[in-house]
Amino acid sequence: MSLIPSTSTALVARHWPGNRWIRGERAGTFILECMALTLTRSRELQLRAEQLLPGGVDSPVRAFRAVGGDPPFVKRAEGAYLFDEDGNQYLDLFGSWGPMILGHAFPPVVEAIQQAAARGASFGASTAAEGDLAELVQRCFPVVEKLRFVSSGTEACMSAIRLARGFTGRKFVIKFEGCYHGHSDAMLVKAGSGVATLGIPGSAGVPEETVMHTLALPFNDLEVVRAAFAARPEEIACVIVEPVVGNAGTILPAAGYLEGLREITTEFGALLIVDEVMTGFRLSLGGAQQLYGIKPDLTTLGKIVGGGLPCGAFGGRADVMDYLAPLGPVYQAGTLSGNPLAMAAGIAMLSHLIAHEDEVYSGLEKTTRAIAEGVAAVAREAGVALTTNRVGSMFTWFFTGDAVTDFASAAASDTAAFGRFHRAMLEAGVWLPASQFEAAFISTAHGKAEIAAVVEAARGALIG
Ligand code: KE4
Repeated sequence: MSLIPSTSTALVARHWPGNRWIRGERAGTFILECMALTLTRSRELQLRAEQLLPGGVDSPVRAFRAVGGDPPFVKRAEGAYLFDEDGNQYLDLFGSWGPMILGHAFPPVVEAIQQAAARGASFGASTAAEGDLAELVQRCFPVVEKLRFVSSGTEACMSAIRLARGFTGRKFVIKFEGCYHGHSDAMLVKAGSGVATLGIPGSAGVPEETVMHTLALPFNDLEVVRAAFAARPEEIACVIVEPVVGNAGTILPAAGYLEGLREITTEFGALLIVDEVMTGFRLSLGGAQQLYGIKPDLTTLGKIVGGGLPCGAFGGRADVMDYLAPLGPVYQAGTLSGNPLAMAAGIAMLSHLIAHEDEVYSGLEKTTRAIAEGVAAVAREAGVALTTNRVGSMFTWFFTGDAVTDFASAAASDTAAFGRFHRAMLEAGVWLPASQFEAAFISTAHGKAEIAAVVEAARGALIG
């Protein structure tokens, strides 16, 4: 390996003991394996990050392991675009996994955060802003009689499940294969194959005991849900569901499915928790429950509710929520819950969505439909089997000619083809979510030029 430094070369030291990353220095008695490279700044930052953060990331999907290639490091973002550390521009089709429905650096949100920051970042005391944002959430989700803010969607779902167990005095929880409700232990279970399968840990570090009361059932199948309740009529505390699945790629509920979950949970005295962390304020102002006319007992929120800052929320029936400390016996807390900056960002974002509801959601539908239909037409021209699952501005392309209605059919699609498509689109300046099992999102900052750019990039990727 030649060590010929040049002005454009970065000498990169690797294999330094204690995971320290030393740039360009002799490594004492240790073998210093230097690569004389013309590194992009992103690559340089990734090499450093890999010495400091597991996989170089703070969340696994960002490492691009599912799609291959090296992730660009983002320096800034504006509107529909991301800009990396090497000055490359990308059309953003994942919007920070959902929050950026109004595009990046939306001026009213930026201004609200700046003004809140000047008043202090965190007090650990009650503020008017928590009530202001809570009232806006209630305007969008009328079934949310009371709610509590937390700092992530994981916390919202974890807290809602604990609350459901405390309120009902029951232990079992039903979730669905392909649905993700954050990384709390009880939710990290392998998919069960039918009623009998008790939770099997889906992650190292999760003891069997923690998931033995979690039933993971196939999505879009009401019979297995009814059978689970028949087997344990008075033991199931709640059913938690992504009303439109985003974490297996986008998968729509079958006709009557959500209504069926509502009916069964009511019949057996269990709570229905609708996880709208991704769909809330996204599919409509009132999320999926407004679109499908469902009234859950509890709703979880995240992403958009905090305007892109760390924020989640869970809420619903007041009689259930009042089981929470300090009123009731179910404990839940958080240093940064209701953080003033997150509240300010959420208020600015929801206020805009509420004030411009028709324009926002009709525009998102029109733009996203044009992108989906444009790419589908290119796929047909290329003779590539492509299934597009979409609800409003949330969608996923699956490389299969078959319908994708549950996790099994999503996993049966050609995920390697998705990886190749992702890389080709990134090369062309269009950044898709870095996994087949994620949803893509469009913002109000995407317009005619972005529609044309995505379709053109797809033409290059699929036809050449
Ligand atoms: P967070 O803890 O990541 O804020 O929220 C967890 C969560 C809960 N419920 C649903 C429906 C969700 O989609 C999520 C988080 N979504 C993923 C993307 N699909 C977060 C991205 C990541 O993990 O990096």
